[in-house]
Amino acid sequence: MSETNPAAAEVAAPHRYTAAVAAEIEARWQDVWDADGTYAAPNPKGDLAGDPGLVAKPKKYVMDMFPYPSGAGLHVGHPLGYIATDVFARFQRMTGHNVLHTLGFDAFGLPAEQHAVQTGEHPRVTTEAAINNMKSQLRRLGLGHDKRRSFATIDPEYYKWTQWIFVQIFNSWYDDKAKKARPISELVARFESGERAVPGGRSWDALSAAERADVLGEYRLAYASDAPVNWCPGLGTVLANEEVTADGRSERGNFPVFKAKLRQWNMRITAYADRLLDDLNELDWPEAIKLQQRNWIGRSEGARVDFPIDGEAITVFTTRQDTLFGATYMVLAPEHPLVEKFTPAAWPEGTHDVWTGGHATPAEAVAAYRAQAASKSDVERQAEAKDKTGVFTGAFATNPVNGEQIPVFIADYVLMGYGTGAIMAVPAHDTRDFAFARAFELPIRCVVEPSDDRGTDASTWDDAFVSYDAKIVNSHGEDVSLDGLGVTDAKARITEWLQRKGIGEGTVNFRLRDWLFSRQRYWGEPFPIVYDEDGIAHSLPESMLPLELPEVEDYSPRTFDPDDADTSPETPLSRNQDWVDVTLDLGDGRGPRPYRRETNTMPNWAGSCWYELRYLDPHNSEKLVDPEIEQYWMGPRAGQPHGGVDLYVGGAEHAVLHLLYARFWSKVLYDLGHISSPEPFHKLYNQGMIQAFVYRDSRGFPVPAAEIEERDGAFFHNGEQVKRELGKMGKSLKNAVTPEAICEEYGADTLRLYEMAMGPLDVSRPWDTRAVVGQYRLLQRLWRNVVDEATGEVTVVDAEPDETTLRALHKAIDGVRQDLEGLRFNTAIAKVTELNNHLTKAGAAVPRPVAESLVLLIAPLAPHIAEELWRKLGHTDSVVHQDFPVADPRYVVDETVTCVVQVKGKVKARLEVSPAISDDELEKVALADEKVVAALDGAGIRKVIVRAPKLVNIVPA
Ligand code: ANZ
Repeated sequence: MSETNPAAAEVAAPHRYTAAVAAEIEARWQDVWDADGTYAAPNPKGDLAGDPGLVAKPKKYVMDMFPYPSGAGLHVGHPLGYIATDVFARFQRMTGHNVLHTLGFDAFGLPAEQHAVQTGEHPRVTTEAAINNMKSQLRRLGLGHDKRRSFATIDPEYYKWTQWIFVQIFNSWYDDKAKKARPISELVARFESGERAVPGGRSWDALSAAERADVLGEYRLAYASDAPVNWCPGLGTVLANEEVTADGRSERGNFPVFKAKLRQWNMRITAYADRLLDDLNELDWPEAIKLQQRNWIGRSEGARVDFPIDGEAITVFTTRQDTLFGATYMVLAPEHPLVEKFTPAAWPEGTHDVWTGGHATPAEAVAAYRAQAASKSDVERQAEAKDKTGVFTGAFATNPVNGEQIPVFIADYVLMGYGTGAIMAVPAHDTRDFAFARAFELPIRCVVEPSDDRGTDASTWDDAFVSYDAKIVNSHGEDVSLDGLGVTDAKARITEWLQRKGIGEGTVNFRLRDWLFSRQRYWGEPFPIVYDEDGIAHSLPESMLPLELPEVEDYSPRTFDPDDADTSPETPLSRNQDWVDVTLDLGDGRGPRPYRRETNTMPNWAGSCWYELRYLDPHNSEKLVDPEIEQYWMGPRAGQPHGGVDLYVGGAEHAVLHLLYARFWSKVLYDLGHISSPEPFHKLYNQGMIQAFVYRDSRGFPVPAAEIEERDGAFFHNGEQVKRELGKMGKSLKNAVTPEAICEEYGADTLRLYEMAMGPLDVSRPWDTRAVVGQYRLLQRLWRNVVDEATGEVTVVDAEPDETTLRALHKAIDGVRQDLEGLRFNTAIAKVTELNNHLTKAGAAVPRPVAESLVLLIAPLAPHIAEELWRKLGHTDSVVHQDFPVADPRYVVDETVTCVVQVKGKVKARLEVSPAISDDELEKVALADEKVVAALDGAGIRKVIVRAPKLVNIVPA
């Protein structure tokens, strides 16, 4: 491998493109680009205003999902998306766009906080060190970022506005009629004037301040409420469901976890469920991601139906009101508040043994079952296991369509947090109900005619029959019958009947829940909220923002006796008396007063909910973003009715949380008139993952991939045979490859090309260090086509290229253009390679126009070598802002074919024509050919037989 050996190469050819040359070129141009502000994208106004000519161009906003600055730094898998957006952004710059491309850091996060807990080092210190490390790693790749626009979410000038947005959300409510958020002051005005009735029936004037605050809390888009959470006294923190084990203990530390109601902040994202769904239709996102969002929002059309019981009613939510006649029992969530109310003192006579769970009274059975259910997470409760558990409450309710008395159970497969927390069970047509009915020996009644041969006697079935496209049977009562109707018609008829009777109505239910927005952590944005002596929450005025994190002695939450459920979290911020208890004048006319600060912090998601807006106007201290600037980069336009970033690239793992939260914040800001774009990201693209081989020894432990020897298809580490599998890349699997290592061996341009050439961008692919050299060789051949390796002189000649070269060139231009526009970087590289090989094979000095076009073609992909060659070719302007070559259509058409023209059966001419030529066109060309004209010698034509593209036969008159 002499080509990769710099020392040998220097002797043979001192001006060869080597890793050392690449390193020198790359560092030099990166410095020049920085000094010249080459990637600065001008705004139409403000401190980033610039070249009006550029601003007049169409804009392109190209964005990455920004990274969390991990202390471990980047491996070669991380920059895949960053390189891709960089190639795209560079291409857009060369095709007449003003391109905004930059990168910030999503810098609040648990790892830095955990490190702080362990070492006492401030998380800001470790985070900033990690950011600086990452910045230098990224700089080495030659990414064309407008660095003036970069920031980290932990910068107080940034989180000032995160807090400001929180205040806007807190001070808003959702007007269901107007279908938009409005300032809460408008709601207060309506309550005051009586235009809108105050819930509870009293007048606004008659309410105390605390009562008013409670009423408004039911409307605010950010509100505090008592939410059931997983409280772990032993760790001193609440946990996500995913952090709790199946037996109700903490995954970390194995401490008991209790369901506790704690006061938490929430975002009323559910108010936007419909709009979040509808607006998906206009977005250019992968269908799979749209589907995940749709499922997450989970819109279900159905009905609420009241089942009378003891003069009251249990309301169920069902999507199959057409099956009401098949409801043979009911199930309530174990936590349902009505359970105690209807539970009788003793088991009714004749209660089935399997229904009681062996308990002496219904109260005992309910209590025991509740305790058992409380220890399971919702996910486990919903798992499609066949063995359904539950217990009879001793009560019966009335099926409103036929007056039947049906038993009421509690079972954990019904969740309190969905619908009404109560269901009517239709075992014949719902698989979970079927399993439960079998276990508890409950009647199963067919009301939807099976399309298979199982018959309508459901007692003989093995499973439920589920269909939305079948006929209803066995469904007639005194004044309503559904028999013979299809599912849809039956739903409509029964819903109308329920509504008329006043015992039910059609409704839409969403799976989406409000967003739990507070965390008991130090390293997050403090809430801009204080509480007065009455415990009423007030938002801080803008003049008091940012509310900065105080310095604290101890970053860890306080822990308690692990078994003491009667404790509640003590947040790291709450221990800081001077910070917590303050006297402030909020400017609300009440003068200076004592307040207590909110001591929770915001979740990691907060900072990434609006960062696309801050890049636009990053230094604005007066406004979130200047409206004119926002409109310029983000505003709605043809094909993008909701506006948004033109291209947003990131991993598919962010299908719901981040991408839903950011959409929600955009919509609130849009409703309140702060921005013109109700959607943040018009086009979304998910890049694949770079995977890597993991080598494991006989104990299954990963061994360093760099130390593996391969012999006859087997793999060895220190002589011991090891197993190879495909997995993630990372330190823990001992297979991380750093970008620096590859840059050192080949240069950043080679690394960029290799990552882009590995396969289609959206497909995952295995990293193979040995294959990187292929792209290095491409760059060496490219260099050699322009520069003499012995003398360093430019070898191109001022000559006209020949026809075949022109064809090769223009085909490449045409293909590369389309490929770069379509993010097909791997095929673009293949086309550049083909052209370059053509020139190499031709063996002669390359004509200047061809060399220049070739350099421009590769510039977005390998910007450093392109810049160097461009300058060597005599240009003084950067390659970055040159026009991308445009193909001449004459040379793009495929090679010609030879068409034989016969006159009276004798070949008279041969024509070179396009293989796509039409019969008519070919006839015209043939008849106009001079040899043909001569052969006809003025004779008229009787007949022309055309077989395009190969034959024309002319029969003279
Ligand atoms: C009767 C019925 C008959 C149902 C039938 C289904 C099939 P989606 O589509 O996901 O909205 N359900 C309602 N609330 C529930 C809760 N809190 N916990 C567990 N299950 C609940 O599902 C709606 C269906 O899920 C509802 O329609 C209800 O069962 C059940 F042949 O009612 B159905």
